[in-house]
Amino acid sequence: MVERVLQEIRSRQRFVVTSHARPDGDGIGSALACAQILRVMGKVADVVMHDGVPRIYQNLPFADRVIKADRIPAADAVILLECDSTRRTLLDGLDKCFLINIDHHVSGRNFANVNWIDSSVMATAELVFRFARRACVPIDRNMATCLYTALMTDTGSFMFEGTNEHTFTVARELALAGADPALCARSIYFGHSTAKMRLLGAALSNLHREGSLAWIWVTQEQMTRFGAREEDCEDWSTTRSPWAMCRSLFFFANSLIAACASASAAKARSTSRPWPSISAEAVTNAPAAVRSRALCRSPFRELSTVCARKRYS
Ligand SMILES: [Mn+2]
Repeated sequence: MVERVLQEIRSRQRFVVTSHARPDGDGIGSALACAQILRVMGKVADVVMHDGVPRIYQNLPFADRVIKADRIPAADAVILLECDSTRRTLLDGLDKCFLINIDHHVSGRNFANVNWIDSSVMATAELVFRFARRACVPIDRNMATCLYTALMTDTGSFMFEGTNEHTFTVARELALAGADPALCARSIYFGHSTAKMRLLGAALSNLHREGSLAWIWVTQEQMTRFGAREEDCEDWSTTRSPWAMCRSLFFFANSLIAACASASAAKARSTSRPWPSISAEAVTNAPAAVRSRALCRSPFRELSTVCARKRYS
């Protein structure tokens, strides 16, 4: 499939690279690296994101060139990384574009014109790396830094199940190409805002556990009190923390799953907002919803993605 992707890219000139709204390290890092690789191939490539670049990723090479937008600009093709649908980007105008979908989630879907989904890898960054190799584009220090950061965050610093010798082979290649593992780790894990740390403290004081399942949440009131932004709720399951004792951890900001408890599954499925805000009473009802695997799977793609990517369940 990498060959097909390469063919489609070679025959076009102008590209937009994007990922899901509220992008994580793999979404941002893979998109930034992909655009750099395309430029070396002589293409015009812009990274366009609905939500821009979260603070902890703003030091990545070319992060300052990411275009924050609600609509896809004109291009010959759009490359979507880490998305199971166009809707996940929250960008308008994708229905008229030629779409190339590159993803590594088991929940990945063939929604695009070309779909390269490989759930055997830990991060989309590995597929972007493989693409560069096939395109004979040498990985430079900037690309390596973006890809290494993506791989590091999606593997929970190489701690998540599924991390294997292949993951380290790619990591080694990226380090050889100039990625500085200590610098990448420092940028991500020591770059949290004060508001995020306070929010994490509040969430951990809510930690509940039943067997191998644990969950935490924060309320809108706590977010307001600490001056936290939505991005401060990202990547908590990959933040180094005491919850390694649990096989599964669900984190709900405002709270994703609790909305499910207060709305019918059908209604929830039709909602266009991936992170609805809900009442404090609904938060209290969350545990019952958490235990329902059916609810976990269908209405809330975000949650099933988390389950799949971390391979917890
Ligand atoms: Mn990923």
